[in-house]
Amino acid sequence: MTKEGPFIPSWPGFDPAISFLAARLELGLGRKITRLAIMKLLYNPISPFARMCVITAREVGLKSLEIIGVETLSVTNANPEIVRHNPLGRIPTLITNHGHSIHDSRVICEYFAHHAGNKSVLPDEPVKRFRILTLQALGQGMADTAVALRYETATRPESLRWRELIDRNRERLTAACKDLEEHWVNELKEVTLGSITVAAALAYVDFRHGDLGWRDNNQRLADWFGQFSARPSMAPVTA
Ligand SMILES: N[C@@H](CCC(=O)N[C@@H](CS)C(=O)NCC(=O)O)C(=O)O
Repeated sequence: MTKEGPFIPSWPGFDPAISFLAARLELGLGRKITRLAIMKLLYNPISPFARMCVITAREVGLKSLEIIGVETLSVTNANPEIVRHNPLGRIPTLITNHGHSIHDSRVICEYFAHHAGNKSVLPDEPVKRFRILTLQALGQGMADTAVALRYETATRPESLRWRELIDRNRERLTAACKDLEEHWVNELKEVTLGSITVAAALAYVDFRHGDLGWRDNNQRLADWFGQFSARPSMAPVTA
């Protein structure tokens, strides 16, 4: 299991003023070695996509990762520190120990598994692999929808809000939970890029859209999520 290390206020070329949180996950390697060539994840604790990456890093037992807290300033204003590494200005963005940028969350999670030599979160066997990738896509779609819903209900000026789109996105989340309940509970029980993604998406749905009441008709999904949430990989990142 990856363990969290001491607070690291900033890293070269990064503006400490916008780095409100930095933490390091490390295991095994000595500090001096990891410090020279450590991967850096641009992260914000609110982002479900960034959380997927941290959960994956912990589950695959990634030996060393520096987590850099960044603000996504607003949907209409890019944070230049992020844009320097990702033209889309989005987090999560990973800077590898070779200095290359990797995004988005799907690619970062797969990179972590590859880097850690883990084959179980995304096995090669085709039937399992494509089922897991589909589950991952479902979780990603839920997170996309939940974030869009948040923008529509909280960020967009009130006079520009679109009621039908809000309703449609709530309906989409409800349908996704029903599908998970009816078709995916067995697969969710394995720790894969699919189950990790769904767990991060549901945690965000709870955080931003608790009134959706998705547990009401989805008892098995709720039970699974309760168990998955107790895994050490789901713990918050601490500075
Ligand atoms: N598909 C991307 C989505 C990433 C994303 O939308 N991140 C949001 C935070 S939750 C962000 O950076 N928003 C700032 C912006 O779009 O400018 C992924 O999976 O990494």
